[in-house]
Amino acid sequence: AEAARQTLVAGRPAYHSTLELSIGEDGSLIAEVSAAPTRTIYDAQNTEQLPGLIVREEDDAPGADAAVNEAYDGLGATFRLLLEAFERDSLDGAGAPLHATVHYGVDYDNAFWDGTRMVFGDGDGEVFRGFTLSVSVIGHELGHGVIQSASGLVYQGQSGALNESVADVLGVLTEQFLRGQTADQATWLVGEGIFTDAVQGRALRSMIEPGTAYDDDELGKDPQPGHMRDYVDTLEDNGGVHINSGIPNRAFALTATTLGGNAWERAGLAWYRALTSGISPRATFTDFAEATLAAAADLGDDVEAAVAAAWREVGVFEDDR
Ligand code: ASN
Ligand code: ZN
Repeated sequence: AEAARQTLVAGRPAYHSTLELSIGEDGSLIAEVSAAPTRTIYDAQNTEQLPGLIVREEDDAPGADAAVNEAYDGLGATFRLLLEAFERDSLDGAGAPLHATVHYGVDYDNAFWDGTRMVFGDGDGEVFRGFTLSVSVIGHELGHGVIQSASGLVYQGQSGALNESVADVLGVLTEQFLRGQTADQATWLVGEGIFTDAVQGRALRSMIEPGTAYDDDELGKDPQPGHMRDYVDTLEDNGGVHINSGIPNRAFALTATTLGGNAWERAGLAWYRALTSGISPRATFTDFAEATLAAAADLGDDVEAAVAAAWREVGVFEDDR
């Protein structure tokens, strides 16, 4: 039965879009394509076997399992951000179906993108309450899918920290877009609400003030730098990809808050266009900063000035630039 269902799943159409034809006032034919997500949520039933059993498919009504519904809704929010802000149809820009597995492992304290799907643990209940509780975490994991298809940024050193940072950007933008928050109203936190009350901390990371998300007796202090002078050279974590991402994260938050308004409209578009502009998979912070500046040039002088100032502020561009 399982093999049969996999065949059926593989046979499901990858596209879930409709073509609407109408006649304009001048008699011309108007064709509008509207894309919609094709989501499948699986339950690993507290094992580490992927993908697990299918528990909710596109257009199914919500069931009793909150993690399933949170994953389904978070996938939908990310899909809408990509489509409406960046005109990107799903992760690959070609309507790829979205797959997520919940209840992965026992007391599993993480969420990840495995190259094909998002996977969410339940958390151990002592440090983490669960990983589907935060839309920015869901958007982050899906963001890895976008980055993989758009640029293939190598998950090591500076290109790895850029991979992490762009995933954070897509995560917080998904949350801001869903909540209808401007750059000034946003918390700029990644993973708000996933810590238990026992933890002294607000979230996993702060994009606007890297290094201040938590300071806990057990977990220690948030290790993220917000400036190149504090760049952490380490062999751990693929060269500190979750640590040094604080630097480009802050550049994005500074750009967006300087410009004001909806972060996805100008700062987000500059970052998205940089990501999809053909950057090297081994791009350095400077390479990526140059790409965002080139993208900003098409979006107005104020955007260009804000982008340049932000990368200067975090020490990626030299002061005299
Ligand atoms: N939550 C982490 C991430 O998406 C998981 C990991 O690093 N493997 O970056
Ligand atoms: Zn990540």
